Amino acid sequence: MPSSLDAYLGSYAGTDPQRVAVADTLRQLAGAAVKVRNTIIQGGSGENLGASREAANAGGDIQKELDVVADRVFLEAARASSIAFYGSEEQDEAVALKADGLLAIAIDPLDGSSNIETNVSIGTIFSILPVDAEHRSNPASVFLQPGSRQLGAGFFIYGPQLLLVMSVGNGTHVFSFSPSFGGFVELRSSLSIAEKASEFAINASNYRHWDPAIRLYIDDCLAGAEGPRERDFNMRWIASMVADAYRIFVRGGIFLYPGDGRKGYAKGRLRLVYEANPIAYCVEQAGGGATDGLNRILDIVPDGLHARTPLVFGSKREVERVGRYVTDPAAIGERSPLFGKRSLFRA
Ligand code: AFP
Repeated sequence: MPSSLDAYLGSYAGTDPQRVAVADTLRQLAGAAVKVRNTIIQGGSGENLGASREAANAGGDIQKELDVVADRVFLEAARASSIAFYGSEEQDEAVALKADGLLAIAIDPLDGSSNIETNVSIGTIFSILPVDAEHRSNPASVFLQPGSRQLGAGFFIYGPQLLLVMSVGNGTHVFSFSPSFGGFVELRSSLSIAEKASEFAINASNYRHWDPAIRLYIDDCLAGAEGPRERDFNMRWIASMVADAYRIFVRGGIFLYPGDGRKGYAKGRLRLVYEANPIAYCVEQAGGGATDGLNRILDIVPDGLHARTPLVFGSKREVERVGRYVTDPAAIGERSPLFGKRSLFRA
């Protein structure tokens, strides 16, 4: 019988108080995810889960019913854990919980809201951070920690299966919810992201807004075997990052949400603290790379709970290649004279 999440967490935690708190938090989050899954499966108790509400969240995104339902469920889970502060995409300010809580949690309770009404996989992304005396005296500082300080992170996928992709620093593992077992059982242990990729994920409708380096990188992928990459690439864009991410864990690839020229998108769409950091943590634990196009995501010091960041993650060699395009596109050695005529700036 594969290991259950509970057994895995027990062996990780031992008697260390901070690890016990992390393990208990993950158990509570897993229970909350099952509640969200059941709400999705039952189509909500009457309300249209994909319906837009009048309100917008902190980032100005219109909230869907399920965004609010999920936020309520995960906040309840945080209250049952050793959580001192709860920072959510759906709440302007962090919520102070247990005064003596050992941890803080940053969360996107429902990622992929635009896919709720189309029955496409959606998810929850979470980051677990330490809380020390300095944070208690200055609560605003708790979510300004760089992602390298995370104690654990992961994401749930509400898809054909309810999956948990997580890491507590000992590799990245996948657990699947088994209704017959009544809990999560290990599906894949110690994921390893293939170094080489031939599949990219990007919202190509924004092509005209991208910086030249990103356009050149995608152009070269699209040029395929006849181009400087000398191999064909495939493209996927699910618009639920958790689903694109899981595909990359399973078969390699690269995900890009760059900053672009649209108003408000100079730093892209994704949030550093509760989207990019947890994904980057799990990706690095699986041997992949995660940057803002150039800089390591986990080194970036957030300037606020809802800070945005450009995000490129996946197969390490591909992520590093994007960094070379950003620093010096002309230096891409494979560019043959045939492509010398290419203009970075389309006529
Ligand atoms: P929503 O939760 O607002 O649907 O945004 C999902 C997301 O944050 C991420 O999961 C997707 O990869 C990305 O946005 C999709 O963005 P575009 O709609 O601009 O393609």
